[in-house]
Amino acid sequence: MTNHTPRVFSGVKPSGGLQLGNYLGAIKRFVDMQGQDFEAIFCVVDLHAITVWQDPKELKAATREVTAGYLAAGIDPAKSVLFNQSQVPAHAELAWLFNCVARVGWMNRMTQFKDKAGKNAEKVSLGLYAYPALMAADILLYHATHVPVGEDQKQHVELTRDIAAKFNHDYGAEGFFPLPEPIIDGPATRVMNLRDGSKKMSKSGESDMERINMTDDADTIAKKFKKARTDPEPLPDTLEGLKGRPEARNLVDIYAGLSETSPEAVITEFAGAGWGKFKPALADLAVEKLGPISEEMARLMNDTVEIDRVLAQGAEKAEAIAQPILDQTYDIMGFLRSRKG
Ligand code: AQP
Repeated sequence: MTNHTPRVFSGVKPSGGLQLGNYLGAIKRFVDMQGQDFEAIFCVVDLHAITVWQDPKELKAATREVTAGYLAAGIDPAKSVLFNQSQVPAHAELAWLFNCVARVGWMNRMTQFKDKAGKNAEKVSLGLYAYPALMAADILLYHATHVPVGEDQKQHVELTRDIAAKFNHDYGAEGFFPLPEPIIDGPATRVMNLRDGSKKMSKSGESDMERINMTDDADTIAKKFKKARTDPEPLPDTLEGLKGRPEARNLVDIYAGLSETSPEAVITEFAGAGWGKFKPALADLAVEKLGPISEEMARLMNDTVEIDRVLAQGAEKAEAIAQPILDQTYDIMGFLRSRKG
């Protein structure tokens, strides 16, 4: 069994501007992990974005905006590898190899596909269905051992483990691919839609009022929290009191995520408070924490040359790790590679 050095990989797709869930559930946690005892690789997964239609002009802008979000939140390209997926062709190559390892039955169990395809499953792209095999390739191309994600991506990381295990077994390459661990921690691993507490907050949700965008100004943030759906009850004095109150629980979790405390601590602080008190406090906190990030994003977005340079440099670093692993994979599978070396 090969011992894999700890390496973190995660990504965000540029299917629109960043929303608060992407920040609290993913990017903020990446920043917290940065600089610890492992290599960290963060990706703007643009190949994933086109699983649903993307206007070519907007894709480029969204790729830069997600990159600006990473940088503004604190990802440092000197400490972490930061790049966009399509600039490292090895992702698409390994994804094809994994399409031939993953089983149709496994894909059929993916709940995100069912949610996204809905009743329209015959008309969605084949890419949307195959997406988890590309995600497995993204992770395993770097022999990543840890994958920080929001709750919604847990099943895909588990599928990645299944693909790694099947590959290793079928090709007699025990330990070649690590079985990566999903890391899902903190109070806001599933930020919910502000208008419907049963759905997660998404970049591409129908109404702008259901999400906080990372580029929203202070007035917009205050308005969205004010109009967020809640129930008439005040906040309870224990977390159990939030059972069956998904919208209330969501706002408490968001407060905890932004203030880096626990939902229990938030309940202790606001026990008995009505929404007229809690919502403005939440809006103030969000403006305080997100304001500097959105200002920095706006500044970075004015210098697209610099963003593009960071991504190009990151892609070189990523490829230097990925290509030897892809070459080994081809060798293990028996491909004739006479151009090599
Ligand atoms: N609501 C959320 N709460 C917590 N974490 C979330 N993430 C996404 N939404 C939430 C986490 O953000 C990372 C990047 O996700 P992604 O952009 O690659 O894909 P997604 O999960 O499909 O995000 P969206 O915003 O919902 O995009 P669309 O609307 O285009 O599908 C992941 O770690 C994810 O868990």
